[in-house]
Amino acid sequence: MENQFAMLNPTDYVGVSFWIISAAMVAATFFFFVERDRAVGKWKTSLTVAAMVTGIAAIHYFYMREVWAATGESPLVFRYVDWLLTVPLQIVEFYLILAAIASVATSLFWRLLVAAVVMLVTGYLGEVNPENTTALWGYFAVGCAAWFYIIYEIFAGEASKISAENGTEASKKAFNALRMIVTVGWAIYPLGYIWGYAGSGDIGTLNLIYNLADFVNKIAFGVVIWAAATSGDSKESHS
Ligand SMILES: *C/C=C(C)/C=C/C=C(C)/C=C/C1=C(C)CCCC1(C)C
Repeated sequence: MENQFAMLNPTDYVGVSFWIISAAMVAATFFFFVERDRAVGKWKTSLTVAAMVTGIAAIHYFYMREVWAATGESPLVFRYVDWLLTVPLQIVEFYLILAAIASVATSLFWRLLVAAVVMLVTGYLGEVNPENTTALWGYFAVGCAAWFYIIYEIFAGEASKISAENGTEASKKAFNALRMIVTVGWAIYPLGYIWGYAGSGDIGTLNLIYNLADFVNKIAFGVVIWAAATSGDSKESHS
């Protein structure tokens, strides 16, 4: 028999969460794009990038919901393709925040980008064949090391010095938000991974956690950028 709930099963909370996040991503994209008019100078680009992140995610969420509803399996490929596109854009976003206040070495951008790609590729390699527990946790450890390196860069490395020495009120606010996102917001993903694969967890909860994490890290982060971009302070500092 054909699956009558191929679109969405009303009792499938994981599927409903995919649906809700899809709608939220579309709304956020529209919002950031329109609000761009209220921002000044380089902050306009930050809002454009925020809209690109949620726009790309929206498309992937439509497909992820469909894969989940039709098969009950993790939409692993769509998930990781989405991350591979949007996480580098977020690294661009971090870089823009810093570049708006000082001249920043492009090597910093490349270091952050390489670390982010390592983090995602190892995560995929671990999740693609979870029966191989050596690979599952081995790759996870490498992914976490790459993530810790990014945290190190923004708390103790060049990026943090640039913000502390040259930042305006608005840019410091945005940079601090960035730190919170990369430590607290991003931590939700490896916690989801542990939950999903270490014994008690299940694939549905794993997806629910990843969906929540995407909401925080793509939409809430964009809103913080928007707040900095449209604050009075940012107008003075980039005129
Ligand atoms: C919009 C999507 C975002 C911001 C995705 C972020 C993903 C992560 C921070 C993933 C982290 C992981 C590790 C730190 C270890 C390996 C497993 C991952 C890929 C879940």
